[in-house]
Amino acid sequence: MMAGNVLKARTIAVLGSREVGKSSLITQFVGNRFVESYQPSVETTFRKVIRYKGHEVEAEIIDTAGQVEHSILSFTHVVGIHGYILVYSVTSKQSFEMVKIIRNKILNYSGRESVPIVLVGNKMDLHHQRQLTFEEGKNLASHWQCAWTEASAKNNDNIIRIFKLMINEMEKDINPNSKELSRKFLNILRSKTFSKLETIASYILTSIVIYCLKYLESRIR
Ligand SMILES: Nc1nc2c(ncn2[C@@H]2O[C@H](COP(=O)(O)OP(=O)(O)OP(=O)(O)O)[C@@H](O)[C@H]2O)c(=O)[nH]1
Ligand SMILES: [Mg+2]
Repeated sequence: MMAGNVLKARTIAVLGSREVGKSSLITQFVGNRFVESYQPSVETTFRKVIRYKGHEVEAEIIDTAGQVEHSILSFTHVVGIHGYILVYSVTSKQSFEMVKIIRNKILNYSGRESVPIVLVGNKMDLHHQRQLTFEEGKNLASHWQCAWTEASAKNNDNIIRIFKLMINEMEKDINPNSKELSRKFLNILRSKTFSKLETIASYILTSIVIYCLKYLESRIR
């Protein structure tokens, strides 16, 4: 390791419907290979050191067994996880609906407004079987304010990009820069909790202003 580099440990969970290519994109990233045949996964953890912006990140990547309607998530998929790669297949509208359900579950379990997410539209090589456009993925990610890319585990397209985006999202979450801080502050402003606080704060502020005006008025007289 070069002097000045810091080895950080980060745990990433890869979630999404069955057969969207979660294992394939991890296998391509960690082992540089692609397997055509489908073998449903049992949960497995992979490790890989990722170099990013002068740092070395030791990534622990959890390949989950695909989520189905009744078995969506367990609490272990939220505790101790720094970031989420939510995978859908561009050939399956159903898998796109599933990432929305999974994200809601994560937010509910974690009690947070947002978590570091990279949304991935896999199987972009299957042009003729597309059920989802490029824009649909992009729009969902901008709605969620998360990172997004389409990818192909088969052709090794954008696979490294997924993990670099993930590290970036996790770093933003842990060390937010001023742009991120102001975005988070705006999110708090928009949240329901704040609207009550806001009412109380504006009431207090208005009272102070009225009091000051009355005081000045009395002094002028
Ligand atoms: N054409 C194409 N096929 C892919 C791609 N990624 C995965 N596949 C194929 O899709 C099938 C499912 O891939 P997996 O990686 O096993 O999917 P998974 O999401 O891990 O599935 P579960 O473990 O059951 O949740 C396999 O037959 C893969 O070869 C891709 O980018 N393009
Ligand atoms: Mg799998």
